[in-house]
Amino acid sequence: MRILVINGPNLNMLGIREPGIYGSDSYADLTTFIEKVCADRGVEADIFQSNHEGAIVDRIQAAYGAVDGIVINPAAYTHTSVAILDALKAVSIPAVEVHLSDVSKREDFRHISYAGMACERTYAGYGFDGYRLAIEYLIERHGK
Ligand code: CA2
Repeated sequence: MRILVINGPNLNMLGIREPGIYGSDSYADLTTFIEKVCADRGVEADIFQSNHEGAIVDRIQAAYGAVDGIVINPAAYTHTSVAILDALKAVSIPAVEVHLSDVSKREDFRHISYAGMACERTYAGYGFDGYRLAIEYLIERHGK
């Protein structure tokens, strides 16, 4: 099984600022965490981060026929991007949305998720562990 993990804009800045919201671990710590979760479960992981909406759309399209599941934290594009929503719908790969913070308890503009409309599950507010929950959901779903 192969899983694509996509992280959106500014997540590469993790640990540098706003540790109260996003924790003090770095983006490298996050990729190490995801790689370990996948390796422990015998899953191949592709991890992709971009600050560019079109690059994220391109990566989702490239996943067509190549991966069994997508874990996506679209970051700020969550709340704005119909293009990412449409790309997820176009490839029709089982997808799960993850947010480090509990977006439902933050500003109103973070309550809408376009990408989430194409996702089977959302894990928000669990920090890094949300990625584990998303990966485990996709593994379980794949096995059925
Ligand atoms: O909680 C999440 O995972 C978010 O997707 C993170 C996004 C935010 O726009 C979403 O509403 C919720 C922001 C990601 C980058 O944030 C940083 C900001 C400053 C320093 C380091 C990271």
